[in-house]
Amino acid sequence: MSFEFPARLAVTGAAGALGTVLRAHLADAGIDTISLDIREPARLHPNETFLRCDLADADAVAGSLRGAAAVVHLGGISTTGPFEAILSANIRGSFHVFEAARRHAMRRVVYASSNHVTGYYASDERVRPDMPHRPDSFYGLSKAFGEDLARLYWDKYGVESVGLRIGSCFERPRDRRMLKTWLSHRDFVRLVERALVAPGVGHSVVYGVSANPETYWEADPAGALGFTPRDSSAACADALPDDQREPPRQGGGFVDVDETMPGP
Ligand code: NAI
Ligand code: 15L
Repeated sequence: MSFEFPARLAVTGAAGALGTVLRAHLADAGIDTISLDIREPARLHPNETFLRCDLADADAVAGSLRGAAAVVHLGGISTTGPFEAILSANIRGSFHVFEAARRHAMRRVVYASSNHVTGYYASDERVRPDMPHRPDSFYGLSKAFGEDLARLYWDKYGVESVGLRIGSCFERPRDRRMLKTWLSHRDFVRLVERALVAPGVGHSVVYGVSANPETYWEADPAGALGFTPRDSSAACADALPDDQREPPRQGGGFVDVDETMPGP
């Protein structure tokens, strides 16, 4: 892995599943990394400095990101839940990261968005990144906010960013929906690399999905990143039960969760 960036890379959500995958590759590549999370990662690599930091704390985020040339923003709540929790970690948290990027004149933010920004589209529709948001949950809504935040910070302040609408990034697909949404860990790392080094991305949004036999999305119609996935869910279908049905909407189970507060 090689980066055009002259200085340090920051990773939020460092202790999480994808932070752990990415940091292992950054360590192999000897990239100087500032790792941020509210909890300490199980293992730290020689190339990295860990800073415990709550994304909801603006000063802590700004202080922790000082000296970073770019940030891969993976931190936050990665599933849906009550609005106040999502507001704090995802909405305020992303604002603090983009604001720190502006203040420190960072070169780029790679933002972990999600397919749940468009999870309400029907499963038989083909969705491109430039189609209207149809979030399926408060979680998807927070990721839609993050994408618009990124747009604002590019238009107004010239902060470059790439929003990755990650599909289902796990070791292997866990159900039949994921045969269409799966992003392998290897493809995830390659996608992040392209998002960091591709020239002139301005403000871009792409889907993060492997070369599966079928998918819901046109991943990157403009070819902004030059990313070609290499893995495929094809070999994983046989390991899944035959009787599973595909959900009617792309967001699967997130569509059915009611996160609203009980009230009159
Ligand atoms: P994860 O839940 O394993 O990791 C998220 C990390 O963020 C955790 O280590 C957690 O401690 C940290 N975090 C949460 N709230 C925080 C706060 N207030 N301050 C500081 N750190 C905080 O999630 P995962 O799977 O690693 O996903 C990474 C990112 O990618 C997330 O933003 C998620 O929404 C997004 N994503 C992941 C997908 C997947 O399939 N894994 C699919 C689509 C999007
Ligand atoms: C996501 O955004 C979640 O972070 C992840 O846990 C999965 O639910 C994934 O989407 C998915 O859609 O499979």
